[in-house]
Amino acid sequence: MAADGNGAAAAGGDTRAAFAQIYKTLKEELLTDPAFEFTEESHQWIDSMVDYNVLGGKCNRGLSVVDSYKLLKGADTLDKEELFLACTLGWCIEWLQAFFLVLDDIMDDSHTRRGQPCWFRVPQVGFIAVNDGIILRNHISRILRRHFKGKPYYADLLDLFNEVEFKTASGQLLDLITTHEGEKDLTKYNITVHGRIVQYKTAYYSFYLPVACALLLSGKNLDKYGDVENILVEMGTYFQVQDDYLDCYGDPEFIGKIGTDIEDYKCSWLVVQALERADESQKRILFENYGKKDPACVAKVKNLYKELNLEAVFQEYENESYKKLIADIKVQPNIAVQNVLKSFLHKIYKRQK
Ligand code: GPP
Ligand code: MG
Ligand code: MG
Ligand code: MG
Repeated sequence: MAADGNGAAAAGGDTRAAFAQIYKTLKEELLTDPAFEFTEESHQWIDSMVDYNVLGGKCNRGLSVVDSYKLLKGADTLDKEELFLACTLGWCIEWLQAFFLVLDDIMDDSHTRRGQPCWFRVPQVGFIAVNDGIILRNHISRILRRHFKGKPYYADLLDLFNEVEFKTASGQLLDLITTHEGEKDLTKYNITVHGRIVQYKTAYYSFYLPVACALLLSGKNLDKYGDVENILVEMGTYFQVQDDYLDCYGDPEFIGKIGTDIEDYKCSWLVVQALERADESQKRILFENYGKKDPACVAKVKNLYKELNLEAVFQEYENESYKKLIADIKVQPNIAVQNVLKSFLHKIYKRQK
């Protein structure tokens, strides 16, 4: 996510330091888990696999649990136990993200992630990455069991993670099978199809989940926060549009990944906008060059995007999304909830990575 630290209650240095420290504790607990009789090699594998895949991101999802919890409590500081639990849930989301990314990079045939080769591209890893993804997912259940079993909201927490994982996997399925449809007929891509994919594959786990975790920690019933969920899903949609934009226009050095959406035939927000604006001859260029690995074809698609001025179309979308989200947030009856939502929005508005 974007420029860290410009949100109303963005994580200060203290929170970041505590968050980093708690990672060490959680990893150590997983490595000494009595359920596993690790050999030295497997112990070493898990240790470095977790470091490689869970660390290195911006941690905005994880830190947002802590920020949101503070805002909901109306407190600047949390006691030791509260801070530990909030950070632990934050790390569970970072673990979930690691699980998704390890598998997404295989499915998208990506090359780099967070400035290093995708895990499956590391020579001694390959398809072991699939099993590592499963292990990362199972780590979440083990962390939750160790630290939350016995809490009144434990069942709700497990249910939340299960539901969000299911929604994300369903979104990923839509993303992948829509790509096959697009290969047959690119005109099937439109903003409705795009919206459905991104809501499911990104918005729930990236936006709703951190806030829902903070609500459960605060003893709230998630059933009463349907409109908050809707706003967060809308924000997540805006976030994935930014991701689609950065796939083409972001600096790979800065965003830590090389875009593959054009090569992969993805139903990206950019191609949807291009299809809406292209005349017949421009459409022909798209049909002939979209979804091809050849760099010359990719360059032709990027040229067309330039011709259609998609950068300006995106700036306009970004400004309008922001205004609409702020308006929706302002009618929320609860000020603490308004602050949570505003804080999240300011973390991603005009992000460059
Ligand atoms: C982002 O799509 C969506 C995910 C990372 C969810 C993956 C879900 C699984 C069940 C594996 P993306 O491919 O545009 O992300 P990126 O640009 O970071 O590769
Ligand atoms: Mg993907
Ligand atoms: Mg991807
Ligand atoms: Mg992407």
